[in-house]
Amino acid sequence: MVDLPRRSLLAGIAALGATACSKINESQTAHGLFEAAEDGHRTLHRALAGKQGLAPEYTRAERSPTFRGNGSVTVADPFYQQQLASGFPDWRLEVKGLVDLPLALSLAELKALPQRTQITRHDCVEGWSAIGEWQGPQLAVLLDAAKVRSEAKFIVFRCADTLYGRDYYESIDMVDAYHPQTIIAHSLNGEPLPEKNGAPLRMRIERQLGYKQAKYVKAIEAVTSFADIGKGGGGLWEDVAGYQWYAGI
Ligand SMILES: Nc1nc2c(c(=O)[nH]1)N[C@H]1C(S)=C(S)[C@@H](COP(=O)(O)O)O[C@H]1N2
Ligand SMILES: [Mo]
Repeated sequence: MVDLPRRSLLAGIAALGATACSKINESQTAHGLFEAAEDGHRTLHRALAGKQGLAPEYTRAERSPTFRGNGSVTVADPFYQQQLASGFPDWRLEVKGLVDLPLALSLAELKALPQRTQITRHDCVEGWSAIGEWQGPQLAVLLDAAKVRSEAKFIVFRCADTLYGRDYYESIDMVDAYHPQTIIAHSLNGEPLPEKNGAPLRMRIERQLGYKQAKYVKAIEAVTSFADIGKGGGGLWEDVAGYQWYAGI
């Protein structure tokens, strides 16, 4: 971890976020801005993101009355439990791996970034769905702030829980990583995430199935390959149950 000038870094993130906000992102003007960006690989990632459609979004009235918890619904780690009890004051989300500027962000810092709110349907392969309202910064903003390197091909999410005695993890490609609806959510239906739904931070990757929506995220890692992580399947369920790595819907 390099020693970072935190204030100027956050100002930088906020500035990046302002241009990455979803509405601007979809406009022609913003497309022009991104084309003009000096950073070549970021422009490429933006171009990829711009080619993608959005997952359907719903109204508040359509939200499910309860959003069930599935898979891990609690985290055994004592530090996690101590943080949960006190509102996660010392929790840090790391952005690391193939980045020029590794980050370690507090919840307050993540909440100070431009936020995206989206009401979407979660589909679990076990045969249930739920509609929830999620809020958080776009992953693209963090990847830009950390200056993800052009050789990065995948983003890995490291989680605080274990399932079947293994650390839960997931991974996505750069197209999904830069998709406007890919956010790091800290709230569900206007409230901080409950433990069962992934407190304090969980991914929403809205064009993918339920098991890609990593909960309890503690680190975001840019890699060229996930062959050496876990059993090499790119995620816990891919490793233990042979689920497809690409879970597009
Ligand atoms: N860290 C972690 N993330 C996870 C899981 C898990 O067990 N641990 N389960 C996955 C599965 S299979 C689903 S369907 C969703 C469930 O999210 P929910 O508990 O908010 O309903 O989280 C996904 N993300
Ligand atoms: Mo699931």
